Amino acid sequence: MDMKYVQTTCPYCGTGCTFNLVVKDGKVCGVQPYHRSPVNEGKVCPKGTYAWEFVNREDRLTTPLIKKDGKFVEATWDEAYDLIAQKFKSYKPDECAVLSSARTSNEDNYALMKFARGVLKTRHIDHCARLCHASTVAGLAASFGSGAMTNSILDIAESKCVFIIGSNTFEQHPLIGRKIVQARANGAKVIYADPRYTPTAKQADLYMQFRSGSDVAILNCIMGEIIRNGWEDKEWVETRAKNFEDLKATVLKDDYLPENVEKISGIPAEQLKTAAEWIGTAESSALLYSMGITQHTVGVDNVKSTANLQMLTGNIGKRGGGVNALRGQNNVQGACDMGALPVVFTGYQKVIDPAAHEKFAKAWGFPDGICEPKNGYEVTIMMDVLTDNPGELKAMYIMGENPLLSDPDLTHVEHAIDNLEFLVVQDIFLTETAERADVVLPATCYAEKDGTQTSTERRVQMWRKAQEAPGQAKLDWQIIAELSAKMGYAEQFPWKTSEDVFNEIAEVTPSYHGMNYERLNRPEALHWPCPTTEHPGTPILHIGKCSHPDGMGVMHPIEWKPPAEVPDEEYPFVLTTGRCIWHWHTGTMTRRSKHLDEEVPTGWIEINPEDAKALGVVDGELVKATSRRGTVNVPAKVTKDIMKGVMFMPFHFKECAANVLTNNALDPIAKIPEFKACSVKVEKI
Ligand code: MGD
Ligand code: SF4
Repeated sequence: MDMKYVQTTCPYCGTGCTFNLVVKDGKVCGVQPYHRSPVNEGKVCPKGTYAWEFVNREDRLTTPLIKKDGKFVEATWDEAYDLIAQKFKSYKPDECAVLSSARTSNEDNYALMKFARGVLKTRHIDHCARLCHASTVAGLAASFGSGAMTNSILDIAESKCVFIIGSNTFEQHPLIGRKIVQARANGAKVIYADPRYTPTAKQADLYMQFRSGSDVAILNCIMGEIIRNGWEDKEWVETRAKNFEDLKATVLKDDYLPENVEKISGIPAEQLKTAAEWIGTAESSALLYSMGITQHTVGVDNVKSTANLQMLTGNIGKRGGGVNALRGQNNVQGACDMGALPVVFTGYQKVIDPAAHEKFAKAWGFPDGICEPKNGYEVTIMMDVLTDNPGELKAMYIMGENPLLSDPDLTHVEHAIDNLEFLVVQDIFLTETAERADVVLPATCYAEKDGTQTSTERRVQMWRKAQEAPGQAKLDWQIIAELSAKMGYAEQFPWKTSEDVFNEIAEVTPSYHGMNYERLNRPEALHWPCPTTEHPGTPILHIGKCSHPDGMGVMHPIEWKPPAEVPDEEYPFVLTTGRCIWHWHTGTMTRRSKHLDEEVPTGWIEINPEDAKALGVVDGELVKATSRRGTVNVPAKVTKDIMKGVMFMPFHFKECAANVLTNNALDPIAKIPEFKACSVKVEKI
């Protein structure tokens, strides 16, 4: 028997835990601890524990598939490439759109970004960051000049006060949750604000339950209390921040007095005052948030408000402080860094900046040029264009995304995808989206490739190949490079290994410039920016100055606005949606993992006991949930964990898909949808 252990990085959440894959006779068959990892210290959560179970599933995609007369038939790689090349060549550049993937490596994302902008010459490329942290990128960039988590995961344990708002950290980033436990053991106060009493609430010294969509009011109220009591960091505010007086005038309005915010949010005024005191008087205070802050029509406003609070209290550029935006997908930070966004090349170099455009055109050397220096469509806008303006977008290439379960208002998304003339999906399983494709390409998963991913804390980490790919599946970047060669651009994609791709990334990306596989293979961490090969990386951003050219932080006075849809007589409940600890997003991998699937085999809707009584619904009963966009039948979970008037559904389950109900109303800047608040009614069946 041949056994080996291959150290790699977990393919699920943005924490970036390291573990060993156990490989027996060439096949991955288990996960074992890797104790030297500074972040997870040998621990993994349930998803990490079973992150090997889907790898060798019989239903992995193993060969290219071409749809003929409505049915998939197996094809050779050459047949698939020839068809894709011929089709894409028949469209104008901006008739094509590309969705990249936060599940694949930096190398894969870079290759697809280069393919989109260089081979197809389209400006329409985006990925699922649009659905999770687009508001973070826009909001934190406006506040600090850089749109990423400011501090490191290890730093959270150093904090003297941890304020978590809109993140169920203990279920969604469990190994970051451990750092909160460590901070608390060292005397930190933990404050948790969330519409649901989640496992994170159990770890808090103060839990504040609130109506989804009242975040700005809550944050303004806390800031108002801090200023009224003189707890702001006067030196920071005077020397490092712009617009303090405007912010002060806004947050001191009567609207944001604790008694008034109690009416908006449902949080008792006394709790708001206590939170302000703990945050305002702590030696250091870390703010942690996730999709509860970002997935709103006011997502960017919410993010800017968190930045306002942390600047006001001098917790930016400081150990134990920071705005810690916890990224969802394992490589959503990396996919953004690689320019899989409609407005930037790698490292946030703007597409519309003539110097950046020229730099990439020159570095890549496409003889017929690259895309125009114009911003492209966001994924949510692509879906609107497809339904509202048929014929403008005609073809789409999707790598490692499943919008037919993950995007809001699925009826709308189905309509959009059906309006495409040609769809290619590159995935590891035949997903809901792949089923509708014209061509499906089989990719390798994380266990079958070398490569890098960038975790929520901007730490670049290695994936290492543990087994051979099943059947004819190929590396994502390799598929793109081979297709590009078929389309006449072999010279621009000369890579032989993932390391070759990474070296090109480092060359064109200042924040990755000092990184290479040799450095990344050492167990210590390299956080970007890392501009030179001698640079140790940057675990904490904005020490001494922010990343804006003048070094200042910018405060934004923000007024509270309600969600796009508010409850009324017909749809009297607020529905909020999210994940559970056992499953990941559209369930393509976790629902194919025996242990995880057995633990939670289907979805549910959480209903407060008082609401359930009024509706005549009992725990476990199948109910009909309806929004203005559709209806799903889903088992009721009657629980005090959710406040009266609010309901919760996880979005992993196609048989009771939350996204049939959700609202495609968008934040005007980030174009992120309002997954965290729409109006529904619930009826007995
Ligand atoms: P995933 O299920 O993660 O969802 O949206 P998606 O990214 O569409 O899909 C990833 C796909 O990548 C899967 O099909 C998987 O099989 C494939 N894959 C995995 N590894 C590889 C690989 O190595 N190569 C290739 N080619 N494919 C691979 C997620 C999105 O969902 C996100 S990020 C968020 S935060 C949103 N959250 C959210 C919510 O909170 N509520 C509701 N209602 N909806 C939501 N949708 C959003
Ligand atoms: Fe994987 Fe995240 Fe769990 Fe760590 S906390 S094992 S990265 S899912």
